[in-house]
Amino acid sequence: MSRKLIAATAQLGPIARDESRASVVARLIALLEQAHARGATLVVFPELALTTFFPRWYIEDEAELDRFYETEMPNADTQPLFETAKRLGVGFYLGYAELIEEGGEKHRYNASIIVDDSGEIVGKYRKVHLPGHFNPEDWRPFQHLEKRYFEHGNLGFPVYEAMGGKMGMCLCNDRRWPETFRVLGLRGAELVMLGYNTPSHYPQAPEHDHLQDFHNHLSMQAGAYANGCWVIGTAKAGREEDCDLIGGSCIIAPTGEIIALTQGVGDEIATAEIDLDRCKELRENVFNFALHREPGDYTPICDGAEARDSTRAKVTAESLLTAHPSTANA
Ligand code: CDV
Repeated sequence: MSRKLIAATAQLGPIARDESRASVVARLIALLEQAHARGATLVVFPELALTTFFPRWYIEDEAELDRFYETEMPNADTQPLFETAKRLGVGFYLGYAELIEEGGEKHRYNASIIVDDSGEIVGKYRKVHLPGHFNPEDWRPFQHLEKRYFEHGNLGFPVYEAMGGKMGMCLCNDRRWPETFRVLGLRGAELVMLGYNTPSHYPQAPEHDHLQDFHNHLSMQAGAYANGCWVIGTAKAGREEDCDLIGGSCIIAPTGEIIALTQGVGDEIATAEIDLDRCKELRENVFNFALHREPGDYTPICDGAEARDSTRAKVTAESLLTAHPSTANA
């Protein structure tokens, strides 16, 4: 049986701070319909695809902050997207801010879901690698308060059977960590879907600004190749509330080659045929994990939680005292 499907990366241009969910969902539906017209049965949307990238602001008013989160999925605003996808028989990946209440406490996650072609949510992921900082830092041209607004994802890196294959997810900064792809690869992921919001200005090391697109593709192409899996990476791009975000949304083959790429920084799709069986070209040869991996020599990869916790406590304490670049974390 053929395991080929046509997939789309569905890049979004900027979302304004006051843009309504209804307006954003209409844009998502338009992209989904375009993808369907090109034969796609799977569409990958960006990280935080329903709102502007709100961690760029320090928001003190809790009610104002809560406005950017979804308390259920689907909900009244996103239902039309689910219905259109189901009617057209198109599955999708969607990133959004999740707010849940458990035991009287609020929990916030940077989350993504896989919805299959029958409109059912078949998988959820909560971002593991949260970049940025916890306290507002005045020296920055814009904040990156993911560490304040989200908890560390508590689902690990699950792999789901969906759309005829083994599907993994991650979100933005996760793609820079080889461990993300390797854990998904070890669990057999054949396609890893991810969304990102990546500013073209990196305040901690502005000398890297011209490398943002390169590092984006470098990390995703390496993740695809070293794990013999397909990768679809989708940007929220363009000038969003005075912050330039890179584009470069793409579909990457298990060989590490980019086979479809968006051209601009607005709403746009790029499509390609994906043959999930091509993962075998790598997994049964150079990256045959059972035959060639040497996990006994990789123990430091799983050590270090204690050192990490004390470093984080120190950095957080220092950033309360001073707002200087030397105390800033990623
Ligand atoms: N949304 C992100 O995770 N953005 C980070 C930025 C802060 C570097 C990224 O890795 O692209």
